Amino acid sequence: MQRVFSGIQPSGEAHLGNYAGAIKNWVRLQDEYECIYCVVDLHAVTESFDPATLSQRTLDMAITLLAAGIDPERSILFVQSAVPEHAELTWYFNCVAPLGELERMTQFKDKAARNRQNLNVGLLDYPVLQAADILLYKAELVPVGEDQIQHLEFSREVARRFNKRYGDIFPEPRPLLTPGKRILGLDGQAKMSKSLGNTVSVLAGPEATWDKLRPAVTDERRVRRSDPGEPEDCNIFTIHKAFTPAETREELARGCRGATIGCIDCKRVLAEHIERELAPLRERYRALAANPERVREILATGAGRCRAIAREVMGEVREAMGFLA
Ligand code: AQP
Repeated sequence: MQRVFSGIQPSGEAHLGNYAGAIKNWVRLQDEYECIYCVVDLHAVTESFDPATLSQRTLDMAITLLAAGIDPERSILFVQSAVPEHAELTWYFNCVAPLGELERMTQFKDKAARNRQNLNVGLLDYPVLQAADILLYKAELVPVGEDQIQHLEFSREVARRFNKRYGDIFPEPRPLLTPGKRILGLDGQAKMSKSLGNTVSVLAGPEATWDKLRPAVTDERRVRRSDPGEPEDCNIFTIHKAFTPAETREELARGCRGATIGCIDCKRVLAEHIERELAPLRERYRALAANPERVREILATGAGRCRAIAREVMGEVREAMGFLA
């Protein structure tokens, strides 16, 4: 069975972009692959964060993933910092990773511009840590949103460089994308992102979701209700792809192209389908949040299983690099 790895930062509540671009796919892939999912807290400390709330946010993200359908009987769920080998492998990868490519990463450039007060090496090194996350488990497939494609290509490059220098140890991981691979924030300006604060949380109730959806930007061709639009150019329609059945979506697309429905009608249908899918998630979230000890147990079991894999792979790496045994 091929191995899948993916992670999410505990830098805020999971949002519709995370859900459509990654989490929903993670749940589906459990039927076909050996899946390892991780709350990547080491990544989350590259930008400013509050140490007083980090552990709670980490737990909350794990609860969200379980509530979304990550099944600890079939998949491994764990917290990155519980497996120190992620940091160790990052160091070895640092010594083969091309600096010039890191400096050209779009996310680094964006984040560097946003974090002038805290322009730290971790921000630059983020894709190397990500390569270590994936390759520590020799994962071949990585379900991510489109924003991570550049980083994944970098992981492939790191694997190639390491293998060329030390022998054939790592596979070159490939991305798995969804139709909701790039959800924009509701202002239509940039990708929906926890750190930009332009999100709709998967934990928001129907009122809060509707308050955000109602004024959301749609295809700009539709200035008046009578103007025809192009659904494929509309962020709301992209979100529909994660929540609304194909038949209803096709009907909406025809209505949009023929200007027989307005954007607000289309958003109402979306809100209904989001609620249909996320109300049970919120219910499960509440039940799990009432039993944090059970969640901690799941994470500890997951970390134990990951450590066993990581120790073995690191043994191979150390031997290949010639460290004193
Ligand atoms: N807008 C999005 N559309 C589709 N997929 C997305 N992902 C993130 N945003 C979108 C995917 O979700 C997974 C987890 O990524 P993350 O934890 O980095 O999420 P984020 O919201 O992007 O987090 P931050 O804190 O705001 O970080 P940056 O600033 O790095 O974006 C990934 O698979 C991602 O592709």
